Amino acid sequence: MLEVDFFLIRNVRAREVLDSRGNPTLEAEVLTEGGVVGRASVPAGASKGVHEAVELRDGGKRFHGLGVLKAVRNVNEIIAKELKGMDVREQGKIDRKLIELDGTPNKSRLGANAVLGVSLAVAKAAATSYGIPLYAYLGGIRARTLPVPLMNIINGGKHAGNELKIQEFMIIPIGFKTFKEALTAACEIYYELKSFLKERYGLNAINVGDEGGFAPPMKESREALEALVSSIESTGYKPGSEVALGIDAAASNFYEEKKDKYIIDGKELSSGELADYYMELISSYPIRSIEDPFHEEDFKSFASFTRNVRGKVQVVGDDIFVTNVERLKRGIELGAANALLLKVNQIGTLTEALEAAELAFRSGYKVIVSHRSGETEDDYISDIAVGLNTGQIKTGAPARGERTVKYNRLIRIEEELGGRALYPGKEAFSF
Ligand code: 2PG
Ligand code: MG
Repeated sequence: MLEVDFFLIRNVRAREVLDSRGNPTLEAEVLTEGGVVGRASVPAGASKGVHEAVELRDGGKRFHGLGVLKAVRNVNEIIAKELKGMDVREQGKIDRKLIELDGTPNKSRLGANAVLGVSLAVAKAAATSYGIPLYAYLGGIRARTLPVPLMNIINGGKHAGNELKIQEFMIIPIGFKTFKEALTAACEIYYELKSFLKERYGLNAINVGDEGGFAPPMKESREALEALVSSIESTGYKPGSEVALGIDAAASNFYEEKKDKYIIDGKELSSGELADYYMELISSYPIRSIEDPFHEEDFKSFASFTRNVRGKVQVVGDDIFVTNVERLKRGIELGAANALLLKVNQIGTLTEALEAAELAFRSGYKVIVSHRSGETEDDYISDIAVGLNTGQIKTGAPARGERTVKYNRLIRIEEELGGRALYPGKEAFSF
């Protein structure tokens, strides 16, 4: 038996490091009396929900105002003192303490970046102290489901310098028996898409956006979906039954509040017309998942759309729910979606993110663990996806190290689980 002291926190510290956009972000470390270090870094969004927990930034000239030295100081000078002597196995108690210390509803005093970095570092320190991987710490022996990747290989919206209004065009490899086979197919399609884009749109078309997907000079959503279907086919896979499609509209970004209209593909659409627009896309392409189809306050349009596509398409709430139990509860009451995008930094502690996931599961919602467009080389979202058996993950294209670390971690987990590993494929999308 390990001594209790082994699990006690000896120190907590943080530093400023860089994310995949070259912006500063916070990395936290939790040291235990047993000599174990848990380390975690915090990602950052570009198309953020207005209700997300607050990422504390320094302002001023340094890093164009994006520095996180205040958040780092909050860890080193405030959080560290309070957490010393606490037990890393008491995640709930530690997260409550962090929430209390912050004292605001949106973590604006200490910063959600300070709080989350520490919260995750505590979980990693606990897992390492037990000598088990993070997914096993989170999910015990039940943790064995590898997630289906929703792989964003054409970037638009705020993640790219092109005219596509829809932010993400994803391929979803569902007709495969293992994660590795699914990932292999997705990579092959990614290469094929590269050749397709080069041929059709020229060399500039193969520049990549924030999440590693291509950012071709396309003007309309249909061009992107067409390119995906054609690449799936020319790679030798069947669109729909083997590889489905998904989109993240991130519609708050093309909504004009003054006009109450969505500006997309050169048109101004009401929410009803936008719903028809999606229905037409669904009837032309094998789309199985649509994220944030309307702006983040429009629970009503979300609900009527979810009713209309019931049983056929997954409607995912990201900016509308922001991994927040209160907003998710409201969504569930209204039937606003049937899936939750889980981003730990939208809420700020691991415990609160797990509570959101549990509520989603209890309510028959799917859960998709997600990266942010600004990522680090940390790979904990892969462990969270397996630990919670969510069956789905969104972590970008198979390019750029900060995305591939997540895929590579999943390859290792699948290998480690051996015969117990389960790849749900289509089943992850059954309602
Ligand atoms: C999203 C995410 C991740 P961001 O909208 O789902 O793909 O983007 O991190 O910019 O919010
Ligand atoms: Mg989104």
